[in-house]
Amino acid sequence: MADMQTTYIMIKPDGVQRGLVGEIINRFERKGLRMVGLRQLTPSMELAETHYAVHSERPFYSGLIEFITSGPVVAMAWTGVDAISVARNIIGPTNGRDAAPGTIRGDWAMDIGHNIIHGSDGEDTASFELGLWFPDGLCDWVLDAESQIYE
Ligand code: DAT
Ligand code: MG
Repeated sequence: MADMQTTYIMIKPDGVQRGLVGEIINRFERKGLRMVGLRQLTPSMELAETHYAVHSERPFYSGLIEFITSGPVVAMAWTGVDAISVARNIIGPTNGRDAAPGTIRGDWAMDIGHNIIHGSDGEDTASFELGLWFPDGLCDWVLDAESQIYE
């Protein structure tokens, strides 16, 4: 299918602690995206620092690393047409107070750091992040409903 993408999505420690794993997975699933990776882990410092290396010079970086390594995250890969931007729209903007109701951050977040979830912001970032968090690869399978989801 044209423009098929896979994006890296991660429920952060606040989302896991608040019991949102099931509801968040449901939002991607019901949209018509296909889950091709799922993993729960407490990230090592090295993994967190590699993932957020692009922000290493920012003042919030050390707090961000401390937060993301503070407990388990749920790492996911989701596939669909334009999956990267579709997922970013489901997630909402970075600051939860600015995010519209109906988005994940709009419904559950009140701050900029504790914003429940991460989603890749482009194709290069997605392939970098998927390789980092899913070194053993993804689960390729056929979602029969895609024949109805897509025209
Ligand atoms: P996003 O997660 O929406 O892609 P980002 O890539 O700009 O946002 O930043 C990565 C994460 O870093 C973000 O989810 C929360 C944290 N962060 C960003 N800007 C911040 C700030 N000004 N203060 C504190 N944390 C911040
Ligand atoms: Mg980002």
